[in-house]
Amino acid sequence: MGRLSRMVAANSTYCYDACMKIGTLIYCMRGDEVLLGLKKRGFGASKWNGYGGKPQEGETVPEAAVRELFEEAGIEASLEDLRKVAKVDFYFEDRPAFECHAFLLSDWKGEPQESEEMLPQWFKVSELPLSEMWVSDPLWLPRSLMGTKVEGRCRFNADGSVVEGYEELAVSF
Ligand code: 8OG
Repeated sequence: MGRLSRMVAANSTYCYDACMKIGTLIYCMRGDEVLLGLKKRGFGASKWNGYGGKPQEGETVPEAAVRELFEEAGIEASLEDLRKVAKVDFYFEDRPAFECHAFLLSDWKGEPQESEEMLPQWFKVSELPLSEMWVSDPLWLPRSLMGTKVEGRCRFNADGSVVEGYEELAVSF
């Protein structure tokens, strides 16, 4: 049994790799600023995050990332402009885990708009609103926003408010 399986199996309410969902995140970069969206509803509501969601049937991860960005921020991106910087697996109690793929984007068409899901705002990368973001983000996101590739696994408590464990992995992409 691998290290993660032991970590997950130690508490049977955690979800195994088999029931993982794929998640996407795009971080639009403008000079020393990043576009975040305040999630207005659903899982992760009231947190600032990158733009993303889940692939639909037949969609690749980058295709889903670009579609979600258009749906949630109203801006258009080309697949070839996505730069993958992170793959982080998020494990939760009582809900499927997310295998999350994060991309940087420096070129797009349009101005970010508020949508039913997200309220856009630019932040300096050096002044991220970390206390209003996912609690694991300080462990990997600042490095990724500087262009460093990061891969890791993170385990949260039931409501996602506490990181119960974080493991840095060798980058495989
Ligand atoms: O599809 P929905 O928006 O409900 O999914 C929630 C999104 O939140 C999904 O894309 C994955 C993402 N997410 C987590 N945990 C974390 C986290 O720790 N940090 C960030 N930045 N995003 C996360 O589920």
